[in-house]
Amino acid sequence: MNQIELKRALSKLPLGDVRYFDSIGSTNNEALAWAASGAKDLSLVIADEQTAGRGRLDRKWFTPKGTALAFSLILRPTTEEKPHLTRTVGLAALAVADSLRTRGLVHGTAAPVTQIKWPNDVLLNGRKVAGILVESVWSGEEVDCVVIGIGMNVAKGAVPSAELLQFPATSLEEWLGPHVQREKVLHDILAGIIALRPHIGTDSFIASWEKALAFRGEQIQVEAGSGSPVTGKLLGLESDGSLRLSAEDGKSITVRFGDVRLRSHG
Ligand code: BT5
Repeated sequence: MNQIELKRALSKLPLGDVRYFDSIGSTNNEALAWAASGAKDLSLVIADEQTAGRGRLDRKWFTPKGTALAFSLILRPTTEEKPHLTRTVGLAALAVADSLRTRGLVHGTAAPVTQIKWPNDVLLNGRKVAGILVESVWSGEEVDCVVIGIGMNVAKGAVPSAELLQFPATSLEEWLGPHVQREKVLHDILAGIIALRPHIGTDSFIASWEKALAFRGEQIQVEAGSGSPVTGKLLGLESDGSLRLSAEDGKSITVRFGDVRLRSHG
């Protein structure tokens, strides 16, 4: 990664400290340890390659060298923010989605559709371009720090082969051409998180998050662990960021975690 470009891209943002690695196991692991030992608010860990990148439930996240964005941002929530921390994944997803909507397109192509696949994926034209992993550092009963880990496929070489994937993936390059600068995308995502953060507790925040959701009004299936999947029509979000579905009998269902997919009609 171009260090001069990186410094320039981050110079105007009100970040804490920044740790850059050519290669690391997982930026989230580094950020969690740093947060526990007193990192400042908005400190950032960024790496050009991850050798043990993590998704949810100990799944793997692939970050080949020189092709992707992989970073973790540490937030030290204020007293006002603490009641709304379950919305943090939405904060990150909205910032990622917004950063993509404003990017230039390859001449002559239609603008790709950017959506959030609840809870933590960002899709470009229905395929996963970025994943988010939010983790917390606790101090007794209270959350002391939140780590927002974001991985994004920038170049085509970042996209893992299909047999390693549960859901189809894509890269920015595929839709926006080869000239996307990782440092600029990073800047836009961080700037978006910083700008949205004061609104995290508002109704308009939830409304924007809902508006960006993929599969709204469609029949979906949510798999959450070993039990049978929950099915229903995706209606929207609860105030804590949980997913709201309506079952066939019209009853409302709330889902707190899981993997969403469109229900097959076959
Ligand atoms: C995620 O989990 O999507 C969260 C990914 C978070 C990665 C960032 S990178 C910086 C920070 N440091 C870390 O160690 N992690 C964070 P989940 O929804 O559980 O999806 C994981 C699944 O995505 C895997 O099981 C694969 O099927 C798929 N996958 C892995 N690498 C991918 C990639 N590069 N692009 C698209 N899909 C991928």
